[in-house]
Amino acid sequence: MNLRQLFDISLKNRADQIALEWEGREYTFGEVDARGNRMAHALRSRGLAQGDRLCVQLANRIEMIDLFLACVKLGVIFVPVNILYRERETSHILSDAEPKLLVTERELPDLLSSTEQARDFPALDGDAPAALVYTSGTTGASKGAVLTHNNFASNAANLVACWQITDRDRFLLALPLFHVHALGNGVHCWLVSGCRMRLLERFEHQSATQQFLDFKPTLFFGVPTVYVRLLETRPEDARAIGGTMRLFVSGSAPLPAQVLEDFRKLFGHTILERYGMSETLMNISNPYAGERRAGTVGLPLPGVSVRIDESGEVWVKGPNVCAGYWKREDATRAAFVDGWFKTGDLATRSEDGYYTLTGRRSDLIISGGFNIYPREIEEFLMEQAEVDEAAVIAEPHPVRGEVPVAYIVLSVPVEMSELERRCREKLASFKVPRRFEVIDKLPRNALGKVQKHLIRRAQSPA
Ligand code: MCA
Repeated sequence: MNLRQLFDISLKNRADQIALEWEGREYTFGEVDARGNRMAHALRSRGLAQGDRLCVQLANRIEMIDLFLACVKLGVIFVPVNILYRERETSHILSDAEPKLLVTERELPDLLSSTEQARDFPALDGDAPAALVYTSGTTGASKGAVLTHNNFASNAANLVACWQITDRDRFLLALPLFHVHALGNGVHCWLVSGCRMRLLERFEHQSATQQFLDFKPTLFFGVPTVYVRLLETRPEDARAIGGTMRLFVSGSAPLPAQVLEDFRKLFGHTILERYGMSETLMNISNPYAGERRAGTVGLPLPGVSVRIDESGEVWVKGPNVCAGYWKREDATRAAFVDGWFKTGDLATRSEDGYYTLTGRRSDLIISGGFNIYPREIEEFLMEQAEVDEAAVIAEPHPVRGEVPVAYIVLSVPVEMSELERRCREKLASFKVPRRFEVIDKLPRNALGKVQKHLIRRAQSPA
C-alpha cells in the first residue's frame, strides 16, 4: 500500500471531520484532500511526474502540507530544506537532488491558482521513494536518505499503535515540517489516526502556554529544548495543561533525566522518550503502558531489530530503514552490513531490554534538536585566509543541550567578531559557534588526526 492509499483512511473516510487548524481556520479532511489534489495538478502542469524531485524550503504553513500530499499522490519525491539554511548550504542540496522545481514563498502564489482536483494519480508501489532527507555524515557534505512510502507507512503504523493515537486525539504540532520529527512522525500520525491537528508556524516559548490552554491538546511532540522551555510554565497553567493532556513525546536529542523529573512534578505527566534518525525513522521507544524509564529510550518498536556490535554501536534493521543514500553507493555500502544499518550511536541494553544511549561514534552536535556536523563549520573556517586550522566541538548548554564552540589556529590576527560575522552570513544560525578560542596548535595523534577530546580536557577548568 502506498501512502496515498493509507492517508485515504482519513482523507476519504473522514472527509467531513475537522482535520486541521491553521491560523485560526478549520479544515476538514475532505478540504485537506482537495487542496492536495489541486496542488498535485499544479505541480503536474509544471511538468513534475513520478520520480522527479521537488525541493521545498518553507516555514510551517498549510501549503507545506498541500505540497507534501501532492508529492505523495503523484509519486514525486519530496525534498524538504531547512529554512535556516543559507545559500551555501542550500545549493549543495539543490545540485545533489536535481529537483525539477524549488518551492519557496515566492513560487507559492502561482501554484495556488490550480482548480483541477480529479483524483487521477499513478499507481505506486510501497517501495517507491517518498522523500529525500538530507543528513550529513562525518565527511562534511550532506547526503539524501531515500525514504520510501513503506518506510513512512511502517513508522506511522507503529507509532499510532504503540502510542495509542486515535481520532479522538487533539494534536499540537509546533516542530518544523522540514524535519523527519514533524513530517515523518507528526503529519503521518495525524493522517493515519484521523485526529485533529493544530499546526503552528514554530514553537515560541513566550506563547506556548497560551496555545496549550487555548487548544487543549491531548498529544504533543517536542525536542528536549522545548521541554526545558515548558518548565518555565506557571504551576497553575501547567496543572491545567496536564489535566487535558494524554501524552508528551520527546526525541531528536537526549532528554536529561532531571528534565523528565521536573516536568513530571510540574505537569503530572511522564514524558515518553523515543529514539530515531532521519535514515531510519523511529527505532526504539519507551512503552505507552509500561514503565517509561528515565534516561533510557525504551524498547525496539514492532518489526525493528536492534543489536549492539562489539564496539557498542547500535545497528538496526526493519521496514523503517531507508533504502540508502541518494546517488551515493559508496556511502550506502559503508552504512550497511548485511542489511543492518549502522547508526553511529552507542548504547547499552539492560537485562530487561531497555536501551540507553551512551554516546555517538561521530562528533555530531545536537543543538535544540538541530543536527550540526562540526566538519562543515571547520571547513568553512579553514577557507578564511587568517585561519590555519579549526576544530569545532560541543559544549553543554542548559536549554539547547549542546552548542558549537570553535578552537582555531590563526596565521594572521583577525577579530573574533569578524569571524562570527562571516559565519552568520554563510551558515544557518544554529551552526554559528557561540565562542571562538584561539589556540597555538590542535592536538593530533600519530596519524595526524585531531584529538578533540584533548582540546576539551585542556579547556575544561581543573
Ligand atoms: C529555531 N529557529 C527558528 C526556528 N527554529 N527560526 C525560524 N523557524 C524555526 N522553526 C532559530 C531562531 O531564529 C533562533 O536563532 C534560534 O533558532 C533559537 O530560537 P529561540 O526562539 O531562542 O527558540 P528556543 O526556545 O531555543 O527553541 C528552539 C526550538 C528549535 C524551537 C526548539 O530549535 C526547534 O524547532 N528545534 C526542533 C528541531 C527538529 O525538529 N529536529 C528534528 C530533527 P538565533 O540563534 O539566531 O537567535 S529529525 C531527528 O532528529 C530525528 C529523526 C528524530 O529522532 O526526531
